[in-house]
Amino acid sequence: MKLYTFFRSSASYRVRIALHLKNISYDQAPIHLRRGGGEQLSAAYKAINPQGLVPALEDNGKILTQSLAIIEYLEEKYPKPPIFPADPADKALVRSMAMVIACEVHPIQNLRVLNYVKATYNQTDAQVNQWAQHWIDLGLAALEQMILAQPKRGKFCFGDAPTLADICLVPQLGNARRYGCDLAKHPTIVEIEKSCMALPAFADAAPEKQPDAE
Ligand SMILES: N[C@@H](CCC(=O)N[C@@H](CS)C(=O)NCC(=O)O)C(=O)O
Repeated sequence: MKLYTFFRSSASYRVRIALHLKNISYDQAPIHLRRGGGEQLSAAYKAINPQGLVPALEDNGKILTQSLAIIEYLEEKYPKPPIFPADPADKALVRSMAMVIACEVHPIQNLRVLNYVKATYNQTDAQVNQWAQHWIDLGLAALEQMILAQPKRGKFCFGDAPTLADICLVPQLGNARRYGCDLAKHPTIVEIEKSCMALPAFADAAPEKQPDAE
């Protein structure tokens, strides 16, 4: 298995966590998102992922893209340990928590979006950081409420085992800090992050532990 990844990419980090949780060995093909204008935009990489985004996973000659699709593929192929609760309603709740991050927050603070906002609307770094902070804060505040409102509250977003929700949350917190969000506003989420980072699967998948880390 080969993962096209960038150490600081939160979507790549999600897939790395899932691979580590499931004890799947894999090779890394680093794609630098800034060097030379962004290796993700090269013709060679776009032949792998026409979207020009990381991650992509190559398995048995097949290429998969979109971190959530990749993680669901891993879940189906390697069901143990599961990253979803068994009950369908609980599973839907976990997916909805993950999607707060993956569908609502992350896409509008992504590198290409911030670059576009900055260049097209003539914004400063401080202004685009403020944009990122706004959307991250809004999503984290909603997620904190969702976590507190559900009856199966435990050490993680849902219950006492990590799920897809935690896999999406932890990498997003790296972005939140990079853009200067005040995480003290989300104390439950910060506690959950500590529980996650105590697990080798999360710690070993962290950006600073990757071979391409700067
Ligand atoms: N929805 C996609 C998002 C992928 C994505 O946005 N990746 C970022 C890094 S976290 C990227 O490659 N950005 C490159 C760019 O913005 O040019 C997924 O979950 O895989």
